[in-house]
Amino acid sequence: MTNLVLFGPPGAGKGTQAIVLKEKYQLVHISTGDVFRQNIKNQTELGLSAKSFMDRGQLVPDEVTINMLRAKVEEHKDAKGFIFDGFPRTVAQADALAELLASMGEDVDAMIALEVDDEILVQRLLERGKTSGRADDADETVVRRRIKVYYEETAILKEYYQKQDKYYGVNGVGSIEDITGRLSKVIEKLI
Ligand code: B4P
Repeated sequence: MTNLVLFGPPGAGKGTQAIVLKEKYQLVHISTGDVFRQNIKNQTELGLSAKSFMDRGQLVPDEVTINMLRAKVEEHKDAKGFIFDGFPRTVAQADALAELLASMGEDVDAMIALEVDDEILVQRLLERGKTSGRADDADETVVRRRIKVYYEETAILKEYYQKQDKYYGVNGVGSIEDITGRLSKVIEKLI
């Protein structure tokens, strides 16, 4: 299996690139944000508990997120590999991912981070907020809070994977195709 973590702050383009990369490399794409949004749409219990956190720009609690991710991975045990998009976002989530993959005889192969300046992130998210209907994109205060939460709780994962020699940083500014090309160069060294 090839197991990739696509990393970066909110609006860095993780979801945008994951959709292209999953087809190109035949990997199963798991976006925790998308799974939460689908559950909100379907008004499930999981969706109802996630919504209040997401609308405020905060992280959904680890226990809820980890249980959901575990169930998603277990649905695809025969996959060629995974692209994890938006997960892990905390050290507890990274530990849980390592444990889950180890139980399958697997491990994270790489964390690939999209690097984008904060002001570009804010612009991208507010632009998407004009049409996406996403409450967390519509309001600048919430957008900035999401970026703050990223620095407070998530950015530490760069060191977590650097210590394991698994961290790769990629410039996330440019055309979508150019960025796919940069990510592909890293991935092709790994598979
Ligand atoms: P996510 O759904 O993961 O979303 P994201 O951070 O907004 O974005 P992403 O980086 O995927 O950006 P995208 O490609 O869409 O999280 C939303 C919320 O869910 C979190 O705040 C949290 O509450 C909750 N959540 C999710 N996972 C969690 C976890 N593990 N633990 C706890 N809570 C969790 O791109 C953004 C915009 O930029 C788009 O409009 C796109 O078109 C544009 N764009 C992309 N690439 C571009 C480029 N190269 N140039 C110009 N624009 C570009």
